Amino acid sequence: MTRWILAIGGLDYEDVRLTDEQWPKVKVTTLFGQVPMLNYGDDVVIYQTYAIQRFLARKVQLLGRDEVEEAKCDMICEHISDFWNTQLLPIMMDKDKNEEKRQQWAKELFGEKLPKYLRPLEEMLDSKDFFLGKKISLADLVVVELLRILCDSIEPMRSKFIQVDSLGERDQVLKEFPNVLGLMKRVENYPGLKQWLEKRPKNEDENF
Ligand SMILES: N[C@@H](CCC(=O)N[C@@H](CS)C(=O)NCC(=O)O)C(=O)O
Repeated sequence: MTRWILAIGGLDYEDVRLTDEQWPKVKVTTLFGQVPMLNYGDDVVIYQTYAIQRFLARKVQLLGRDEVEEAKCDMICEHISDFWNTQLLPIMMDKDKNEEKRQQWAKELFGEKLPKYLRPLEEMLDSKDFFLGKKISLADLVVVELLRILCDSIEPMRSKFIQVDSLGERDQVLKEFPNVLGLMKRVENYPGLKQWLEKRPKNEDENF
């Protein structure tokens, strides 16, 4: 998603993707033993996804025009972060490939949990183009990123729902939230991002 911000802002950068072989050597040089990391200029290094995203979003005016807009943007980002932490990470961390369990996850996720999280967003959007009105922000990006991961047929979550025929349910979820679906289309076609989504490297993290 950080690359989405860079694409919209038209910022030049070097896109470094580590191989499994390279990672152990780099890991020991990082502050928390984790990536992502952003090297900015000669002496600034930032870790933690959300810190990196906010840093870059501010640079390219994706955090709103004032403190109120910034707080609203944060509010939505935190809402999506709650969804990731409480609903998705437990599924992603689960090593068990039990078929029945996966069917149950998909059923609950698309039938109850996702709609519960999307409902307030649908209301907030109302007839606006983006959460903050006419101007796109980080809030729009985090919501659309989540939806692409969950509701596209090529999403990284696919491995967890493999052989689970839930695409119909995913489409159905989006149909119930037309404002959110409209947002998704506007964001995916946004100048800079549209071109990035078309040309980004195709790997298991295709949506990023
Ligand atoms: N809270 C951190 C989590 C970072 C994280 O979990 N990074 C993973 C990759 S997505 C990692 O570096 N894993 C390799 C390892 O821990 O050795 C963030 O959002 O940046």
